[in-house]
Amino acid sequence: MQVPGTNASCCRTPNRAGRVRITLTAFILVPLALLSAAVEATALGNEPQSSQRPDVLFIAVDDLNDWTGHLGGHPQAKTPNIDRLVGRGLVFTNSHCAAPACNPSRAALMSGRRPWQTGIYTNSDPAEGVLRGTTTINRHFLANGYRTLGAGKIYHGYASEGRKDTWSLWQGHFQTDGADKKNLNGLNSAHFDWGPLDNQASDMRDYKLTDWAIEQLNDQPQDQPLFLAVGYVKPHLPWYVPQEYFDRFPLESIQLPVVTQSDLDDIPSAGVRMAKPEGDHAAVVAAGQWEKAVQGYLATVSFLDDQVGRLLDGLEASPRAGNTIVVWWTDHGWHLGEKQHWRKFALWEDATRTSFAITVPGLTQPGTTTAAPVDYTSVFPTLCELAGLDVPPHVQGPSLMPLLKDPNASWEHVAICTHGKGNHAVMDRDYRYIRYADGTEELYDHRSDPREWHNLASKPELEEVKLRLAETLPTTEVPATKPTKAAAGAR
Ligand SMILES: [Ca+2]
Ligand SMILES: [Ca+2]
Repeated sequence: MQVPGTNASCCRTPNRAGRVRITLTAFILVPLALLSAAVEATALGNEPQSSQRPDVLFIAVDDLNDWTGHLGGHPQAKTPNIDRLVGRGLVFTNSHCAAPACNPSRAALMSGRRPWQTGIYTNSDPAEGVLRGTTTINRHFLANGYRTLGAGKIYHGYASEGRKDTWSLWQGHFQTDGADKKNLNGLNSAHFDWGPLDNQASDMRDYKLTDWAIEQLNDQPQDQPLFLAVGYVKPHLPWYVPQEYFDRFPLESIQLPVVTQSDLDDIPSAGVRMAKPEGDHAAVVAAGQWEKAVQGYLATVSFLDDQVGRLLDGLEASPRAGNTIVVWWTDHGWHLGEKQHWRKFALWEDATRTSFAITVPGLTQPGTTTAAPVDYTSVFPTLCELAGLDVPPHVQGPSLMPLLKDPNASWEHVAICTHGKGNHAVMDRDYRYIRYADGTEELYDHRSDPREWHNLASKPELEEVKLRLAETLPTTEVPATKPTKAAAGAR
């Protein structure tokens, strides 16, 4: 049944087949003569020389789920600029983080190693002890002649790398002016808060980050390939953005996510403990804050979208436009009351699905999508292949190159997401299989149940599906990392 007060026309459509809405402007803005010598050489499998290697604009976004125009997760999301950016290349509509939390997701993406290989499972498991001895994406590009620049949130924190020689220049974080608010929503729950600011967009740290990134695209020397990492912090909590963004989403018009009251009834207790219905959800509902929270998230995503538009305009006006690979990724999804759950920290579609797209001049086609199941252990090997670099031996995820060349290419891999030791979700084109550390399970068929309301794990006729997906899970997993003296010293 629909929850009373929930507008049934608010059709959340986490449609893995993709519902990509891209305007014609996206195509008009794409330069036609993008086929640079460097990328052509890479696409043909030749080894480009250092000076010919493509530039990389590597855009990380914190806590953005599928509430975008191109993924259709919420009908009121306004993201014309993000849609324009991803519409320049290939959108992965069935993309998932390797772990549904900032620290482990980013550590896995940047190292190419999964939580069960590193012990970096949660935000509480220090990354630095592992990463200081691991060749990460930025270290690998730095070692291969790239000028590597970074700012904002790439890793969970700068100290996550355990060392400070990993970038040509690390700019760090910018600061927001005039955001010293607290408890605007009355929940008195740290940064789990939302409401308008009385400052300007240009006072926000992500605005300053965008200005910095555009400067680098224009000012960095042209005779050295550039790896430019830009880490946006919004829409991470708190959802404080200037009033104008809240005005774009009038409270009386807000549509809540479509949920079903009994959703947790068929979920094992290990899953219910992740949902924590008595926690955030009970507090939000009791305080009458659900609509305001949705408004705050949509407003914050809209602020981010404006910054992405400025960055894309800056790229397209820069001398690097025709030779720049753009990688766009969000670190995990986000629940806003689905399954009575808030935030990430769970193994359902809302928490693991990400917005992910790659544009490669001369290789990808504008406005294309693929529903092949992919996760972020593929980013590292794909970037190596695109730039003509060797893939470090510890990086074992499948390269996305076949899909970049042909979005309909055969793809036999699954996507895997891990949340804490022993808890995993496996996604193929049709199913999500969840297995918790205690052996309990969930199984969802996305063809008939895109909102994952009906747990099919006990159906005997689907035993073969469960076994096939479970085969991809590890038989041994390393323990979670612990803080070390050396790691602590790197902070
Ligand atoms: Ca995050
Ligand atoms: Ca259910």
